[in-house]
Amino acid sequence: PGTTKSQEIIEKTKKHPCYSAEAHHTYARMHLPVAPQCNVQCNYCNRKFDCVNESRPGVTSEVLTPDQALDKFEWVKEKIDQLSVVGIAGPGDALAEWKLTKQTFENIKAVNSDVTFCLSTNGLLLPEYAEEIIQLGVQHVTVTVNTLDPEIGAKIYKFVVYKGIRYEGVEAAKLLLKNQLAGIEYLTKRGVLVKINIVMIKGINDHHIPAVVKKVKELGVFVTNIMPLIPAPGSAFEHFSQTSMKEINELRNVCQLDIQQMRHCQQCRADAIGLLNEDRSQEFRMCNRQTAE
Ligand code: CLF
Ligand code: SF4
Repeated sequence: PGTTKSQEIIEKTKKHPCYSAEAHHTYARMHLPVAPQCNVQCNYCNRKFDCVNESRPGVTSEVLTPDQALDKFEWVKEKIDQLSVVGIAGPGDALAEWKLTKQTFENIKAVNSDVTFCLSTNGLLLPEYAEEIIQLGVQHVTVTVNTLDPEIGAKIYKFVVYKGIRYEGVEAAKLLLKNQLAGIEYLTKRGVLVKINIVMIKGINDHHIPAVVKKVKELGVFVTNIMPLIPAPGSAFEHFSQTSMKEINELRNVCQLDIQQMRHCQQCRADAIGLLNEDRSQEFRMCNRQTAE
């Protein structure tokens, strides 16, 4: 039975547009924006800002209930044949809203057994929910790990809210890191394919990224995805310059020696739909559902 399961993961991964560079021209993903709240405040994130012309993580034009999410899934599935992955990537944190995330996957599971589930998280609550994630059949999990150094983390994270207590500075970063590393290891040991997203912030964590990559490799992750900072309007990093793709690629080339690098990330919106390089989120807004049918 073990081999059947890993065979199944290999087959699904071949059709996962983020985990397989070859798949991204052929297979589509949809994000279901069911998780509005977050338990961390990253200095580069501003979820309040929502503009239809903008594409970056955290942005969505609508937040759905798990029932609306099922409705949207069925609509999109009917229209996009190549849909292979349903992901939950906020607009807050998928695990900070675990009940909603779980209910959404369960709703879809009840009507479809082929689609691959994917989720993206800051990792704070992974120790709590890793086992349930596995039980649900989620085999692809992304964790954003920007640093191993709490001093650097204190510059990236404004605060962390864990079990009702708010932490700041080095203490917040230490707690986040501890939970990220424990959660990642739990998942990889049980066969989940973990992808690590790293936001490159010049002057803050850029020189330290190769050390992050080495550490997560040791924990058994599948791929790392180094992404440029997008200085979100209204975020604490709004005046930072955007890291160039040249700088990103140079860093990826260094890290490639340790582990495979994702090079085709589009830094998707929380409601992105379609192939990675086409965004059909506006076409599939639920307010268009009636007219589109
Ligand atoms: Fe979505 Fe992320 Fe799953 Fe892909 S996106 S939850 S792993 S299905 Fe992909 Fe988009 Fe980059 Fe994310 S291109 S931002 S890596
Ligand atoms: Fe924004 Fe994600 Fe950071 Fe939460 S964890 S503040 S949603 S970037």
